[in-house]
Amino acid sequence: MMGLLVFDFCKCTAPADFVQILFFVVHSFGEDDMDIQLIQGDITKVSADAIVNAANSSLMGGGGVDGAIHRAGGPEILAECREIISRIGSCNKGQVVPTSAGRLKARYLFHTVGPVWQGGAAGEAELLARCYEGSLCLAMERNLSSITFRAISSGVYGYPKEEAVQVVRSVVDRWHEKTAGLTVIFVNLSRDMHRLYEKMFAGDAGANLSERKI
Ligand code: AR6
Repeated sequence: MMGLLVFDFCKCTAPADFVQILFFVVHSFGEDDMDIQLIQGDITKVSADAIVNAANSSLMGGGGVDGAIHRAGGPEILAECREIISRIGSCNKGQVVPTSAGRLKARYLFHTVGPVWQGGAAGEAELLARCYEGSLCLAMERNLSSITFRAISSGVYGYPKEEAVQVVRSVVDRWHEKTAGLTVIFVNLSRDMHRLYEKMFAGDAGANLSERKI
């Protein structure tokens, strides 16, 4: 059975280097399965063995969270990305490239490039799933305990938010047994997106849903 934890982070009033956990909801833990945490907050503040960055094919940083991740992580991440790009040319859509995580609270950054939404008939769902699956695969290969994602492609790449979360759900359905022991954290800055994740995973909650403040 899948495990699920939900956190809401108070991002508006918290100092930049401190994120307060407002509450969490616990539901149905399984010992031989993936654990899922849903967090509303800034992914650059989250601790995990690997943070997945929604990058572009140049791996040279960009706007949004890609830029924020590079700023928070420091220049050595970009230096590593440059070295990788000098070897591979560019990062394809769906591909996952690991680097160290600099000053972020993580051991690795996994850079992946999601599809740009073109209406849904250009293989976007498969490419998006590949970003998540490649990252999970790398996490298992490296024997990691935790990995954190934001909603790849759902920002400037224009993937419709609900459909983007459905892809995440389908990946979880296929991978939850193969990733036993791995904690998978889905982080969303916006409340609306966070709620979509809650809705998408709430179907599993049944009567086991509980909530408390800390
Ligand atoms: N923490 C968690 N989630 C966030 C944060 C944050 N700090 N900030 C935004 N989001 P996007 P993409 C959500 O545009 O669509 C870059 O320039 C946001 O609300 O960053 O994959 C790259 O270099 C949205 O739901 O990623 C590429 O060129 C989601 O993160 C391009 O953007 C993804 O938004 C990639 O675009």
